[in-house]
Amino acid sequence: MTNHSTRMIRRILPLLLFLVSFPALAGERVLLTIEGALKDQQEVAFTRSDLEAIEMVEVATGTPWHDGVVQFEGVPLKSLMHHVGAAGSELHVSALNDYTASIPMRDVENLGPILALKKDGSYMGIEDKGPLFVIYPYDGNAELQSEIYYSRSVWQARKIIVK
Ligand SMILES: Nc1nc2c(c(=O)[nH]1)N[C@H]1C(S)=C(S)[C@@H](COP(=O)(O)O)O[C@H]1N2
Ligand SMILES: [Mo]
Repeated sequence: MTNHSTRMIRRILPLLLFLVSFPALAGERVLLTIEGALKDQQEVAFTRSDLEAIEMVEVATGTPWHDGVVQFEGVPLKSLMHHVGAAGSELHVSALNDYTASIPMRDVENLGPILALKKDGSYMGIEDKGPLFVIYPYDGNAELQSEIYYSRSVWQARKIIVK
């Protein structure tokens, strides 16, 4: 091996070791925390892969924020709430920009909202209203095409408090 490539490896190896030992820097940062009325636990933190391991579904729908029909992929809020043993009647969902909305557990059980991670096959970045966007299947139910449900469609969602 040349001196040059030995030097390259010496330089890169510590960086690689650093990245594998800090999953947060390798894309496994916490995207969501859930707290409040939960069975057996105080607070649960989720990375992208934690969320994807629960259940992923697709919802194709138009929204007030996009042109045409969009293909969203994400975790049904219902599965997420079962996963954490949510025992309450309301979710206080807050966003990175401190917007907060209250979502009745009734919606979660009956209306099929998801916590979307992907839009048309790509993970949503913050500039794209991601990384987590509460999406209802608006196109499937005219009642959902209203200010009430749009206001519950929290983008850049970061925390859920079960009340
Ligand atoms: N993160 C975040 N989500 C949000 C909001 C917000 O300000 N921040 N506004 C809500 C409200 S009240 C409505 S009616 C719609 C408004 O979307 P628009 O401002 O793009 O019309 O998004 C909802 N989701
Ligand atoms: Mo609104």
